[in-house]
Amino acid sequence: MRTRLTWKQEKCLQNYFGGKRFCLLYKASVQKFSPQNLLCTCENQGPIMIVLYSENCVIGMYLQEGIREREVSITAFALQETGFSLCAIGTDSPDLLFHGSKTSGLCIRLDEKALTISPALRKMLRLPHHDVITSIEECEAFRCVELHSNLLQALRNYKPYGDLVQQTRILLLGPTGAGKSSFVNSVKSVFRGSITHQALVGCDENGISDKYRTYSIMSKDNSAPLPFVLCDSLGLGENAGLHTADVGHILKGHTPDRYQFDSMKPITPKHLNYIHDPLLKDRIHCVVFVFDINSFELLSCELVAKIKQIRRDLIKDGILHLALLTHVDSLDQITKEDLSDIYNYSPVKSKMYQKKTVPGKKHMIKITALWIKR
Ligand SMILES: Nc1nc2c(ncn2[C@@H]2O[C@H](COP(=O)(O)OP(=O)(O)O)[C@@H](O)[C@H]2O)c(=O)[nH]1
Ligand SMILES: [Mg+2]
Repeated sequence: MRTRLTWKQEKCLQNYFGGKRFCLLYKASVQKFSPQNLLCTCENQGPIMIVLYSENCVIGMYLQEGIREREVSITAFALQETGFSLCAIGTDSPDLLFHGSKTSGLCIRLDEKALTISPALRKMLRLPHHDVITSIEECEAFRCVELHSNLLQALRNYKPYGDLVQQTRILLLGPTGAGKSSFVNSVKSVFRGSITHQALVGCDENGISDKYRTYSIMSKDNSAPLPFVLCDSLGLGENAGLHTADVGHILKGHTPDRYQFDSMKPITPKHLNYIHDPLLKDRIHCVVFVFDINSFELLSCELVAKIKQIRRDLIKDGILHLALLTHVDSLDQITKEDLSDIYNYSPVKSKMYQKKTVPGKKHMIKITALWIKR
């Protein structure tokens, strides 16, 4: 079953109802225009949203406590070309919505494909006043679920393959200013439960932090570090920035924590703290390429070539690599749900697949899309 809500309408509703994910449970054209079918399907499923489609607008009800035998609080809303309107209409028994209730001013007569709305409620929802009865073309009901409440627990419980190492080492690579250090801080903050700024963000006038840093992530209770380490590096640049040879040393585990990069000279075995015989735990197990969503299609051909070379080396060494897009919060109408599935978010998808218009930048879009889809 597919919802009749447009992408924009769904985003708008998600934003109003606290970033929930909507799972379609009932669709009248499939499961009959029957109130009993709707009520039975949605009973005890948590928060429920009922959506009615008429010719000119979408009218709905959000039931925070869901469909139960007792009274629940109901919020009505309307989506019209002129915009979104919302109105809390108090508590009522959900089945009364289908049999007429004085409190709500609503009666969904599903069998007759009609909806009666009192003049007072019409006014609050900014609906046209002339007709009290609206004919319905479709009715859908959705379960509204909280997003990924168990994601953090899954990450805490993650175990690297075969117990070969205690922690998976993840290297963040990407252009300067992409948001590598900010990502480290965000992850640390989420697991600590308070804001932390351990990784320097845009630390000198060029926004560059030039030390190699490895960060263990601690849980709120400080019991044990999490099963992964984030490694933050100097940004990649066309001519300056992280030297390609340095990437090789980092991957193999030769580079010590706090190593001061020199973009002209990669580390050599002569360096005081060079790790000569790295163990499996010192090596990089996964690489994340970090890109700013607003500028990844503007990267220069030289930088693209550098990134492609690194990627070829990763493939040769069998190192898992993927892409992470940052600054997605700057996109229009982004919701919490989109953030959990960002690569299916329509504006991101269209950015990833947009046709090349600037000469010389063709491969970047293609390659980036390829990484992201892996
Ligand atoms: N709005 C927004 N700003 C970000 C995001 N990630 C990083 N930034 C900002 O981008 C700038 C560069 O970030 P930084 O972490 O130093 O980038 P790095 O050079 O890749 O380590 C800083 O001003 C950050 O606050 C993001 O996801 N959204
Ligand atoms: Mg940085």
